[in-house]
Amino acid sequence: MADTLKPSDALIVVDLQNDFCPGGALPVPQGDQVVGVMNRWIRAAERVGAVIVISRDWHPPNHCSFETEGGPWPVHCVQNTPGAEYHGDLHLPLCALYVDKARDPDRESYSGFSGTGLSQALRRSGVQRIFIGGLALDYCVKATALDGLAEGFEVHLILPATRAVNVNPGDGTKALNEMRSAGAMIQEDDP
Ligand code: VGL
Ligand code: ZN
Repeated sequence: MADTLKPSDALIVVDLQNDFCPGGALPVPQGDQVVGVMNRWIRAAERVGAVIVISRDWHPPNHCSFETEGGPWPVHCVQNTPGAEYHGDLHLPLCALYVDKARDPDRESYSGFSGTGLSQALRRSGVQRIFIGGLALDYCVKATALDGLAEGFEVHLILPATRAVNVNPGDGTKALNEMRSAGAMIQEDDP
């Protein structure tokens, strides 16, 4: 059954950017298919007055995670390039809290909580539960969910609103199990 959003909830939309969608620099298979689902959740959050957080991977051109710098990933989500833009169909409310992450060239950070002040902002707003969707399930979504739990929030993963990059087959399933064992709830349906 759908878990209805409340005003004290936050919806976190993780990295729905062109480079993570098919045709992008670091494509997540079917990554574009979550945009419609996520938009419905964003509208639902707007209707009840829940906090909406929209994050983006926002790397300098010399970020340490790039293969060009000895890192594991192709160059992606470079600040102010088309690949770093949000997917064109993503609904971007004026009232959302926009979080740019992994801006330090020397530090990888997958979690939206890392170095962004997000947990303080959510606590100030009285948030207790967070609902997470976006890309990629096995990296930034997982890291954001685990940090959310560590920060004391009740964490719900919106399963139809996320996809895994699956560098190794099964990574998505592994990520789900990790999140579940850490205390996250996996929500299978739309609001
Ligand atoms: C991500 C790999 C590298 C993500 C970001 O958003 O999941 N994955 N940078
Ligand atoms: Zn990145």
